[in-house]
Amino acid sequence: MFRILILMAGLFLLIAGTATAAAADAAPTQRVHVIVVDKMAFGPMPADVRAGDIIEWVNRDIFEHSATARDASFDVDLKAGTTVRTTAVAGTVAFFCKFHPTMQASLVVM
Ligand SMILES: [Cu+2]
Repeated sequence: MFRILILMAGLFLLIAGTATAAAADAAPTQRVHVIVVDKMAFGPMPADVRAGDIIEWVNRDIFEHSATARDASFDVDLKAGTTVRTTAVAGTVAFFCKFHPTMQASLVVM
C-alpha cells in the first residue's frame, strides 16, 4: 500500500513538472497592431510594439500607398483598400510613402 502511495506521488510530481515546463516554453503572446492609412496620411502609430508582433497596415484610401523604411528594412506595398501584415523588428524606423513622399511617420518597436 505504502509503495503504491509513493508511486502515485512520483507520478503526480512528474505530471506537474511537465506542465510547468510546457508553460515556460510557451512563446510570449504575439499581438496585432493596426496602422491605418487614410486621407493621404499614416494614422497614429501604435504604442508598446514589441519585436515579433504583427503590424497590420490598412489602406482605406482609393490610392495606392507604400510604407517604405528609410533604412530599407521594409517596403510594404499597399494597394487601394487592402490590408497587409508584416512582423515588427526591433528599432525605431522612419518610413514614408514612395508614391507620396510627404506622407511620413516613424515606428518604435521594442
Ligand atoms: Cu501614398
